[in-house]
Amino acid sequence: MPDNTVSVDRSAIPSNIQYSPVFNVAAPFIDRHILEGRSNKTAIRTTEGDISYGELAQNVNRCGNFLRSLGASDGDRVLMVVKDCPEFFYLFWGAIKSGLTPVPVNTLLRSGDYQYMLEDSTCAVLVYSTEYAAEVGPAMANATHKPGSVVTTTGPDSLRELLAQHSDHQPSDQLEATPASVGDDCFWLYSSGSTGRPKGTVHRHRDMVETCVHYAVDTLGITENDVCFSAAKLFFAYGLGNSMTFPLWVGATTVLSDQRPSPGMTFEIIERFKPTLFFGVPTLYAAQLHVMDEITPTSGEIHPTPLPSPVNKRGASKLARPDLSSLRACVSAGEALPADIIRRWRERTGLTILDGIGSTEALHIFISNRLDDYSPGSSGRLVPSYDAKIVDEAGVPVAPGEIGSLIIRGGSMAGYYWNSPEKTAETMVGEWVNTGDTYLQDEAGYYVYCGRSDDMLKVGGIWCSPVEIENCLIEHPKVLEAAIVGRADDDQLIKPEAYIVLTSSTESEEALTQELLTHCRNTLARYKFPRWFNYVDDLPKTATGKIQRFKLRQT
Ligand code: 3UK
Repeated sequence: MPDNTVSVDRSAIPSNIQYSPVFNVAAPFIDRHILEGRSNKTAIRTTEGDISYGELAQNVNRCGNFLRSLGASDGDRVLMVVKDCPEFFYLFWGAIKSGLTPVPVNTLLRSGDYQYMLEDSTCAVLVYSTEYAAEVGPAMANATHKPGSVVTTTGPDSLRELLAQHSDHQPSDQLEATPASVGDDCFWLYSSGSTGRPKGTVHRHRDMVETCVHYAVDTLGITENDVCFSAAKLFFAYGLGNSMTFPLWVGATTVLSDQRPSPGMTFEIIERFKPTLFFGVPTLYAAQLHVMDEITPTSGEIHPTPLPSPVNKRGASKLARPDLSSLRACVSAGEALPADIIRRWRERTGLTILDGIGSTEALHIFISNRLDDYSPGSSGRLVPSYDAKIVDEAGVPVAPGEIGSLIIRGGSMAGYYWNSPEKTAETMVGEWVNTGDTYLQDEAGYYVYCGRSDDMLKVGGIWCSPVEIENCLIEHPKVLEAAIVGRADDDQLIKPEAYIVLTSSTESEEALTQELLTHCRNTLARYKFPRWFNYVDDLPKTATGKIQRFKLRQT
């Protein structure tokens, strides 16, 4: 019988985690709470109702049994195009507990992306939320690999319906965890690269535990009394930690919303569910500040009483200013957070935003600011138990204050990329993982982000490959060549900008821009659309014809 335990030795700093030799990570995250008496405590809150830890554990077991009943066997992938809802938890943990491999994927993608993921993962089961049927349907029709079973999360004949049945049709709520070891493959997340298709980043059983102990507990100080709300969705490594593994690790409560994370939606959720921890991305903090500036158009001062707003940009809520008083901390990641946004957020709300850098490969944040130690404009210091080096091209550490490539190591690093030994060898060298970022360490020891070492862009915290956008533009008959670079907007946040060489001259650049945007709509996720279009005679290139994007960048 596996004892399935994890114990954290806090006498040593950084804390050491002891894993039992046979271990399935669903035990400490799900089943432990029943043993510790949290069956009636609320694990998940949504606008449709609350789910207790007891219901969660029961539905995880039913879901694990259900997935197995579909014929999935040890290690088989369960591809999840699933919105933020309780079923995401049941599927993810039900798969892990029954020895399957959940693969949650970005729900903002298009059918071509899903087709690739079906084929690359050769999944046994595909689960999707019906909201994404228009993209998932063609992907299934075109894919050369067909999953054995296809399930929807809600609606007629869905997982939700199956789990709600009170009869013999219900899958059993008894499920023995499939024995595993801490180093065994557990789940994947797809991560985009500058060239080629996204890579299935394979994480092990221990990786979620490491991020919870060292970042959520040691760095953020999360406790059972916290209520977490993440604007970043569960399919991102960032959201997966914020909304699911962190609260589940300490027996706290999470708030889920399946709506797009606009300022209006986030303010309403915060006012209604009163979270204590809020996790956002820089673009959202900037948008929230713009809304607050419109409501109270003064330069920074906090008004003692709420002012009515003439044009309510927040949607349904009638409140003039959001009440964020439940929050004890705000976190930002995904892209660098400009110091000016931290300053303005502080002026408006009195709260500090803690910027931290994480990656899909590391699973969560490995360098972070803390409430008791932060420096605006920096990513902060190492999270306990992680190690970093800033190195030159030869891999030699640079002098303090100099810029180099950031490489990291720690207990939560992915083992490898699925189907991609070359990319694995390029990125993961021994225990060290190359982040693809350039950094410097300032005099006080804070890590300061200095840009990517490739051409990849982070837009709203989400990867954008310039090559993918360029390839889309080039398909248009009027486009001869295209280059995409990142350009900072008024909030100092990066968005895609297009430089385009046309096949023949155009009469109206404005009309052409509209035509190109319509063209982008066919294949590209919306956040990847260029925000500026420049029509030029030629593009700067190397002798071998490679576009020199850095020459086009204005920043
Ligand atoms: C960039 C940042 C500056 C950086 C992530 C928190 O973003 C996450 O994972 P991804 O794989 O991207 C990783 C890359 O994004 N980046 C992230 N955070 C910052 N750059 N300042 C930051 N604070 O280029 C990094 O290599 O999408 C974030 C937790 C888990 C995550 N997976």
